[in-house]
Amino acid sequence: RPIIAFDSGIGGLTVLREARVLMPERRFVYIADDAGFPYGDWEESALRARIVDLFGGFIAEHDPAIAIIACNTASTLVLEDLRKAYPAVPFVGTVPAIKPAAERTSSGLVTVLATPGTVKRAYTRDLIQSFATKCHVRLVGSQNLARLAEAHIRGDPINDDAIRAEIAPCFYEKDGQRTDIVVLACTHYPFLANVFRRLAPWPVDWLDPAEAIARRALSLIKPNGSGAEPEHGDDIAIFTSGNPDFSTRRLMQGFGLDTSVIA
Ligand code: DGN
Repeated sequence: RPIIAFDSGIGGLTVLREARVLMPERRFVYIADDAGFPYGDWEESALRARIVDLFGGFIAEHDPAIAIIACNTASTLVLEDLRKAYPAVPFVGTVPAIKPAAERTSSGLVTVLATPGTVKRAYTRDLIQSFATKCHVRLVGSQNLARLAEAHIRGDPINDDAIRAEIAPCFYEKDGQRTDIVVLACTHYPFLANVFRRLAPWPVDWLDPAEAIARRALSLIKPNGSGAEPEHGDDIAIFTSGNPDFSTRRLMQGFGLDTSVIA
């Protein structure tokens, strides 16, 4: 049984590449809702219905060992609905890494960089209230970064000024202290992490939760007697709701993956 992962576009591949490292014997099915991209500006009930319908359909068809919602904007909205609709499937969500950031910050000033949808969610506010009681968390909702990440992966040149403007609000100072952690709370953003590092006004820890998500998925895989179930190889099937000749194919090639199974 495959591991199935879902995102609005290429972002979930940042999670998938970690999952492949930890579970090389597994088969993966990746679904990109390119026709619905970007998710950040969607009205919540319409987006919820779309994701339950689209991802739910693939879950029913593929009977996955694990389902990863590799998208913060989706996880903070539909994780509970999907769990209820498919009680037999173990789900792993991707939600802003506020708890680890609160544990690690030394300055007490943290930023969560996400889509406008994720920063609006009650789920995100609840995480802050539960886990960030001793630090300050600034929420920055970026209109453009997910699109800029998609463009970067397609091979478009990086526009330093555009990216500098998007990340500028992440940096703030208070009582002689300054931000020391920026949570990458959109799975698209790790593709730009090196650009962020280069353009940041001062060095911070850009927290990418992809590996932690993959570890969580690994921990939920039920061993089959003598360990992991044998699978027939290192392959990934990709589905898109948009134009099949899209950036994911190039990205897969960029990862050196077998793209012959792309559907
Ligand atoms: N990759 C998605 C996330 O983690 O929130 C959303 C990107 C988008 O659709 N704007």
